[in-house]
Amino acid sequence: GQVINLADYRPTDFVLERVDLTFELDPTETKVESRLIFHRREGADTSAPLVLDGDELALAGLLFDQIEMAPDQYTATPESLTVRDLPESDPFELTITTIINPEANTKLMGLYRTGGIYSTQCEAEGFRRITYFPDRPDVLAPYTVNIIAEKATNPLLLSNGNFLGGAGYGEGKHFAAWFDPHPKPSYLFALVAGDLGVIEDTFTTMSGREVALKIYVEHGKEPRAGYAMDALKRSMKWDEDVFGREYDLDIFMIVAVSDFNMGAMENKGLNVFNDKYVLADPETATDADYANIEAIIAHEYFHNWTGNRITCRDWFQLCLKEGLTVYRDHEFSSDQRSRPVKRIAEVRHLKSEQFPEDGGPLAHPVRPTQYREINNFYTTTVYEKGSEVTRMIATLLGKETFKKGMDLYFERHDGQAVTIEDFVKCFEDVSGRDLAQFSLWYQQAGTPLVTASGSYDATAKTFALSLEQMIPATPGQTDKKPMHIPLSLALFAEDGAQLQPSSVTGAEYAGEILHLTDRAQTAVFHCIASRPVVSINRSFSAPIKLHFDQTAADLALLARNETDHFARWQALTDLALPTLLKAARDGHSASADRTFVEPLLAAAADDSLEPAFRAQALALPSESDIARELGGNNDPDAIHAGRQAIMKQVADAGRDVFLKLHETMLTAGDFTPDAKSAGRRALRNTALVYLSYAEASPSRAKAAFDAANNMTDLMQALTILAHRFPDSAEAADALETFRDRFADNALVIDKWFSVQATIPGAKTLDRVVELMENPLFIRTNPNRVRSLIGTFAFTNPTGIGRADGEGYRFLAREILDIDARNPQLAARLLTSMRSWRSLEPVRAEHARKALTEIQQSDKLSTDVRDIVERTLQ
Ligand code: HT7
Ligand code: ZN
Repeated sequence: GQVINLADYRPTDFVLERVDLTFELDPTETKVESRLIFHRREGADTSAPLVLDGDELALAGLLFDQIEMAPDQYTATPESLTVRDLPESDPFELTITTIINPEANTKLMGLYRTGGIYSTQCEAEGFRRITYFPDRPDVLAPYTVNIIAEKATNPLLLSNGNFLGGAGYGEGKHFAAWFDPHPKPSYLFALVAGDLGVIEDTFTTMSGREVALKIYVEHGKEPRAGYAMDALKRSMKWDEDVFGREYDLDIFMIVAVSDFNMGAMENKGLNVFNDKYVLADPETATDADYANIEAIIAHEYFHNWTGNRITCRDWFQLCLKEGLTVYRDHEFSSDQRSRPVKRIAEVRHLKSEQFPEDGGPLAHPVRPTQYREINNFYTTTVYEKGSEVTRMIATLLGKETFKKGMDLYFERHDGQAVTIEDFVKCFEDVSGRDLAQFSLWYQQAGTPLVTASGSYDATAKTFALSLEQMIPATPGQTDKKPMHIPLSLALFAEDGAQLQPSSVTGAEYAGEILHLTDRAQTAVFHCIASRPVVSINRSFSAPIKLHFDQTAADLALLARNETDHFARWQALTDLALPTLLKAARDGHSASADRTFVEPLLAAAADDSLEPAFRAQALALPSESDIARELGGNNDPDAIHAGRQAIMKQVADAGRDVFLKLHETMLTAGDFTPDAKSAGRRALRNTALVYLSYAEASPSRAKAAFDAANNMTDLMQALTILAHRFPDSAEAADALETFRDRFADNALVIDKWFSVQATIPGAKTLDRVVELMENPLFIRTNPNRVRSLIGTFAFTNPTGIGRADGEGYRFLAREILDIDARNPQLAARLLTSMRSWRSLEPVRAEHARKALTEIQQSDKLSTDVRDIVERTLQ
């Protein structure tokens, strides 16, 4: 693969005015006729050829202004169509015919057919697998789409925009025509055809227009689409209320498909979803599933403005739409649920996924400047760190000015393909603030490390806080400049009351935000009556690592008194970490420090705190969190043993608290997926986990499994049985019962595979290998592959990282096998090895050999080659 550089960006020589597509659908020979109207860009070189992108295409016909072109006027290869010596006429029309095979398309990019359904995935570069096209996001045009297909098997023919009409079309066939008036890039094109069920609703927009809402699912699954519809309507209303954004077509459609490479896709007016993020009912979906559905439905809907109406100039700007849209979906979920609990979940996710990426060989800036394979840049850095950068703009400017900046962005750039500079400029213009230094957040990779130390002067009544920032070197970037880091900060007195300084010198401090802009800075807080306890980076105002030596007593004070509940959770975590890190060295003989157990149990028992918050506090840092904090020479078995020992001691010390929570945290009446009930279930189930440590017997979990009336409780009980008592008859029975009860529900069977893939210990590899032979394991289904192999690779450190290296060898074999069918899926699985250098030397060597084995294969996709080479670098 060739390296693409941001610095090489040039606009096209030809401007695309409109697109007319006709599809004659056939499972193996679909004919695509594309009529494109172009004119030459003013000032462009008139002798420039027209070069269109392709991918595995064959040209079946080419007309210029309706006349067949002579073979010497163009060159067609699978990857491109170059038209030379273009006749003078301007504008001109090109008619391109290609024949493609949707059933053979196992990459699931472009047009593919699985389970009898035709669907498309065009982002980022899938459209070029359908027809030759200027397949880049800055080429926008209105599209007309005609679809012709056999009627019996394809009663449904969908594309973007508004429905124009349809009719019979010869023997056994019919056609439908769609027109999307909003100019769009090709990556937002979609087509769906087949036989699906539907649920329908309507939404009346803020200006009083009625929009038809339709969610298409496999027949029989309609009752499981209701929650997604509810989430959609809430998203539409929220975007009007909070961002003033109204929907802009007569119809909004969602189609749920079971074979999909990612979560969902925001195609204009026709979102295509992995059915995992649409289908839910109490018997089959967990509370986490409901929360994910709500978030992803919202995310794709919000893209209608941040992504579709205003899109990216080039793929380097991916965070322009993704970071911003993640920020918007986070805000939506915070408003719909509990803001601090949502923030805790976001930060946990950021630290467990993005921090390792930023600290490893795959680190890249939020806006990269180079890529070989764009599919590999749909990363947690672009999405989640991109969202954090947007959040920091809101923090720096304040809510109202941020809103003005967003309004200006929508007004100034509607209908355009723009850059991060365009976005940031809107906030500079409304605030008068220079955001040049702040923009380093888009340019510099690596998680900044902020080191803090404080000293109180009782005579002068001043508190001096010294802060230093260091941004670690990352691939291709060694010298980093200091960044503008907004730290939400508050001071507390010994009695827990907040202290207000009369003034602050040495750093800008306004609205409780301290602006760290230099490499080293000392802020002095004046008129501080007593030694303060400092809370830094409240609400995780900046995505940094903080080194601040606070005493256990100070942390316990924050855990009790901070008004920001995120900061309370952070204090509890900071109290637990030293014990867990020490435990990772001591293994089975590890012992829990009272200074962390007491505040933790106090929070667990505190009925004035939300149950969901208490559940988050009790969920101790995971084994991968501990490995990340240790930073190197990691032995997954020792980390596991140490954490287990600490869990047992917390469980023993808190047995009464956990018993009480397990008895009292019941939810009355029928199951409802709301956040409050989910929080009660989370706390009750967390108590059950601890009780399984205190009691060392599967009977309580077995009883919970038998009594469960919803998937959250059932899965938790099953997980305890399988993970804590893997060799028990109770675990084996429960797994069998579960499988038999849900054998016809793919999404639940995914859970059955995952729960087994995450059983700790070296023996799990044999189980995974055996499960791959199970008739329920379907290699071609990405969800199934992720549920077994992905879950094993990403979330079972003692399994994948067993000391003899068999785990990594297994993964290498499977990645090569998957790569031959679906490179994107294979490349993503391979990113699970990104932290291999922090393993202890023996395991690191096994991992390196496995990576080298992949690298040496002569049949690698560009996707896997790119990841393996960067990982080994
Ligand atoms: N914008 C969507 C990205 C996406 C995608 C990218 C590459 C290959 C397959 C894909 N499916 C969806 C998803 C989103 O962020 O909303
Ligand atoms: Zn997105």
